[in-house]
Amino acid sequence: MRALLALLLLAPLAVLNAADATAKKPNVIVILTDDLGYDDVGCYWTPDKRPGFEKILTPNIDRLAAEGARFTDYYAPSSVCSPSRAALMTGCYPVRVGFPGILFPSSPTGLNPDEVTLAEILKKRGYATACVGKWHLGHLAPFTPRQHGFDSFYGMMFPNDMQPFVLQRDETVVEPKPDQKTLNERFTEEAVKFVRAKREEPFFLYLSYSAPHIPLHVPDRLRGKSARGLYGDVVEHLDSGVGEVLKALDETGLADQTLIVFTSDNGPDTRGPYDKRGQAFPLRAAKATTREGGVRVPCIMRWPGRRPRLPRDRLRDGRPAHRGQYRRSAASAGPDHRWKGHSPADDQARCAESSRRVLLLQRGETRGGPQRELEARLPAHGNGRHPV
Ligand SMILES: [Ca+2]
Repeated sequence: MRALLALLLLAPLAVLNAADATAKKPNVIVILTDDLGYDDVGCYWTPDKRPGFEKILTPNIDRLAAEGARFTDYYAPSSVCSPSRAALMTGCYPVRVGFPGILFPSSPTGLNPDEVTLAEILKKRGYATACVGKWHLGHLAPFTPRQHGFDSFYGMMFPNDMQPFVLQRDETVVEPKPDQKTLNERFTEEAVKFVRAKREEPFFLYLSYSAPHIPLHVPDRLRGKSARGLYGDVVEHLDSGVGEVLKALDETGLADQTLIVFTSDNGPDTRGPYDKRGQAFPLRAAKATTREGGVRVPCIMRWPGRRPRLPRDRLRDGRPAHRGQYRRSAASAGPDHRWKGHSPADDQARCAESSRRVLLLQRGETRGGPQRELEARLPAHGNGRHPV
């Protein structure tokens, strides 16, 4: 598996390293989009003249890439929402933390409170923490964002195609039927407000936009702007939200000391008409598959004060990130964690062993082609081919 969250290697470890070296701890902002495809960001777009493949204009996200590092070979840990987010929060393979699939409003489960999340790690180190947008890791009391290290939550527990779809502030429902046309802007406003309010202290902002997950919604004034139809309108609106966050960082003087990670939880949903769907072109397939279009997603990181030591557009070998995220997880877990007693070598061996199995478990598949295709791309396995 390629780089199960290079983010979890670079973000917390880089933060901790920097925190050791400097008095001022860097801020961390993770902007997670929902079902944004590989071909849906301007700086990732592959020219194609077919309808539905037009370029979506994302100048603000492109700016992030120009000022940071654009990862061309970044794999989400799952092709669907909840498992991907569970991995993002814990640094663990989704199946290790009980997420082989997504949660529904009827689901009695969620992210185990005993798991150590990224928010908890940073909060313990003095960070203010906020979760804005979609959670999708459990709506019942033990599983909510504030039980997992976030000081505050403003958003929804589920994707925008599930009912009930309510807007919450912390554990309180503030709108039982929010106008979805307004959500992106409101999440952006909340994020900007948080950045400005916490300018004097280190902060971790998890800005988890519910767009461009279907059904698609955009303010009326923005309809018909994009060459890619309504889907493009939604993504360009999302891009403007990223621009507002960047503007807030510029105006508060925090840009240099803030690591921003922009990515998607999984590949695009391509079931709709051509003007209402994302694209992973030139990758095959889409969301909810284990083909590349389902898991290979845009990922950009920027930290002006400390640019990642990576040449732009270089393919990352998955191995360091793979080991790094696991080591980080084990090291950060504390003495009572279930990995207690495992040496780093043991953890590494278990990690290598499970790398073959985890993809098989992603959707309960035990045989067939998709796993073979993805495994065959792993440079961590010698010549790039590996028996399945
Ligand atoms: Ca998703």
